[in-house]
Amino acid sequence: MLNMITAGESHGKANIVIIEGFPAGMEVDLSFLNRELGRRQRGFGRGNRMKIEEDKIIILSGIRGGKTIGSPIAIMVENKDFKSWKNIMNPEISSEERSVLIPRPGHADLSGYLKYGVDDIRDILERSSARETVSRVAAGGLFKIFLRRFGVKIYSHTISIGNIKIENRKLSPEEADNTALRCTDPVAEKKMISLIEQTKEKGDTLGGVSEIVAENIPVGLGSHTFFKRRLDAKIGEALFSIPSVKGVEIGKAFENSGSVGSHVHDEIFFGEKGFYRKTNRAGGIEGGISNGEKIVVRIAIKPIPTLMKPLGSINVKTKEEAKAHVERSDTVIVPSAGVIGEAMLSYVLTDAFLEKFGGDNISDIEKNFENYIRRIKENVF
Ligand code: EPS
Repeated sequence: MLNMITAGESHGKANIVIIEGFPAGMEVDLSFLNRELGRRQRGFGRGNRMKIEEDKIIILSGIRGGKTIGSPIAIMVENKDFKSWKNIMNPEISSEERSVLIPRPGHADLSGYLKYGVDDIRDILERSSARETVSRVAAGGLFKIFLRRFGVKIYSHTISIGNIKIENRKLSPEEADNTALRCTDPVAEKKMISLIEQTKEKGDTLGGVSEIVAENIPVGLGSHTFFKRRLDAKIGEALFSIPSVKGVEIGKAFENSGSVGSHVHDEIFFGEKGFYRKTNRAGGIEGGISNGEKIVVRIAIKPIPTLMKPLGSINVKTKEEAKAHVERSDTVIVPSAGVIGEAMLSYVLTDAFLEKFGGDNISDIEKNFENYIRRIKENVF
């Protein structure tokens, strides 16, 4: 089993991730992890914090001479902004001077304040901040390198922002990766940019939809035999854990639900390469098992709950009506959410590979994988 645990506050010293259960002997291009962190930071509509941070990994354990050694891998990313928050976030000296007492609707502020019995909502918002996802994307870089050894490719792109959806996919997702909103339709992207500008002007925020795809997935990851083994259930859990993600769709799930079975299920064909489909409305998973087609997942991201023109709320100490706390934030994070989604999908797929083809050294896993692929071919032909 692959374990991943993160720690760190948004304005604390650093964010860290520990990955446990990862095989030994895998070469790691550390610069790739930094490139992944750079992709997460970009995107039109991010706030000024992203101008402060230059996210870079520091490996603390588990990698020696550019190779994994089988022990837990600890990765740290420092928060440059900590220097401005030293007194407030200092573990030893407590400072009341910037207590947050008016919870923001849509954030963890009020529920967390009540649940944890803290005096300052900052104790909650520091950890509920999406800054934490820097850790997941660093780990995701490692998982992507692992999956690449088996030919798996993972990417994402923006489907919609606010009420503007892509119509003509003119660019490939790879080409779109460097555009302002990671969008394959340049015409729609222009409209999205102007919507973001207008929304920011009004002190409001936006959400949207991002699509995450995994290509070259072998048939047989996950299982129909037990609810916890279903690959779609694991993907759902992982993607729902991303802050602001409120919906996860595999394949054309919502469209399919309004159609009839004969228009939904992907007919089966047989050719030189074996079984195949001409459509992929199922999004690559049937009965909780990968079917060899692309895994296609969409995430619905709610508008950011920190509004510059805040909604009404209540001061938790005085119980008086007040405008919600305003904290520097982003207007939209959909392009970044796609990159975080890639990391979480990579995590689930790496775990599924390790479960199915497990071994303590990468070469053991590769051999198990090759044996399985050979066995499937023998079954087919
Ligand atoms: C966030 C608020 C902003 C974002 C942050 C998430 O941070 P700050 O309050 O420091 O301006 O920039 O995201 C990141 C720091 C990041 O690395 O993604 C929030 O409230 O969730």
